[in-house]
Amino acid sequence: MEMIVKQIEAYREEISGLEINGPASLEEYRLKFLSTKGIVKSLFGEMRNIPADQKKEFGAVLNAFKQFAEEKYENWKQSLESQSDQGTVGVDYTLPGDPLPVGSRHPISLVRNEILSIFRRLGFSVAEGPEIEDDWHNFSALNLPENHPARDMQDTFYLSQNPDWLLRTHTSNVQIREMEKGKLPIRIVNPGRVYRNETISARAHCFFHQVEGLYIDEQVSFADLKQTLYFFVQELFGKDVKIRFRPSYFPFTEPSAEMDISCLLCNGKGCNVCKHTGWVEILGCGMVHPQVLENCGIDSNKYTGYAFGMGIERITMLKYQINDLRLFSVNDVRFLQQFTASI
Ligand code: 2U9
Repeated sequence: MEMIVKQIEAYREEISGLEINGPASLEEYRLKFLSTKGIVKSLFGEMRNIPADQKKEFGAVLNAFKQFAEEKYENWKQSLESQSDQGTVGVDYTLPGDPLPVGSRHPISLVRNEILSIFRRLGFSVAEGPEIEDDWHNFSALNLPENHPARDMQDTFYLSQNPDWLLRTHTSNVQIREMEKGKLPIRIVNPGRVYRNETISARAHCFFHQVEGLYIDEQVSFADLKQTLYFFVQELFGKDVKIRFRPSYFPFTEPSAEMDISCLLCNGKGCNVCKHTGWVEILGCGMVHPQVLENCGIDSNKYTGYAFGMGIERITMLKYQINDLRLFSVNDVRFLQQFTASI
């Protein structure tokens, strides 16, 4: 028995000298001393070799050692747990969080959405169509004659795979496609990107965005057109805005007109933006040419319609006083971040 008791003393010293510095070394200790195949258990197995008169004394030594080894284990465990707690105790929850930068809508999207929402309130629905179009839907159906300058390679991007395909030069292809469906009346607005072969500058680009509109029914008149567009600009620019129409020419409308609004910056008095005229052009419009109606299978004796078209970039530049068209497509965050507050 003396030998085993000495061995137990040696284990006590070993345990006292142990450095438990993490969960791995604690687990190593548990396996060595306290597990079912560990030292404490095997020492209890020695009981059967101890003479009967010494069993009681050995049992007491053994129990004391077991208690010592278990207490050591519990103490180390607790101290490790409290150390890992301290990792979070050091966090100051009152500090402001890391900023999550919020993106912003592109100004063209903001103005497009605003325009669409005004026309939706007037009962128009939104229709969209392809940006790669054939000659019929972009030109011929719209009464644009074969020798029209817009058809020139200088003005239009054609696709090399097929001479009949091009990048649409306006969103009017969408109206043609709606008219061809033969369901009347039609009251639609068409937003979208259009392409023109222009040299890029502060005032021109090879692509830009339009919203066009079309209303076809029996007895639609120029008066309807005027009233609708007047309501539209009042909603977009405020009740004080004035409008005027100037006669114009488009192959797809007859009569045709350009609509100006009173200059927002100088209130009509004259400034650089309105080139001292007091007026700014914002859209083109007119009554749909009877030939265009017939091209799409609509009886021009029964139905009439008006159409209008506007460049979103132009309206955005007026609204936000932006002086360079290129800012819309260079993705400069210093420009785009200025629209964060808008929805
Ligand atoms: C159909 C019939 C007629 C759409 C129209 C304009 C006048 C117009 C320009 C404004 C600035 C294009 O972006 S811009 O350069 N548009 O002046 N657009 S009438 O007329 C149509 C459309 C479809 C079937």
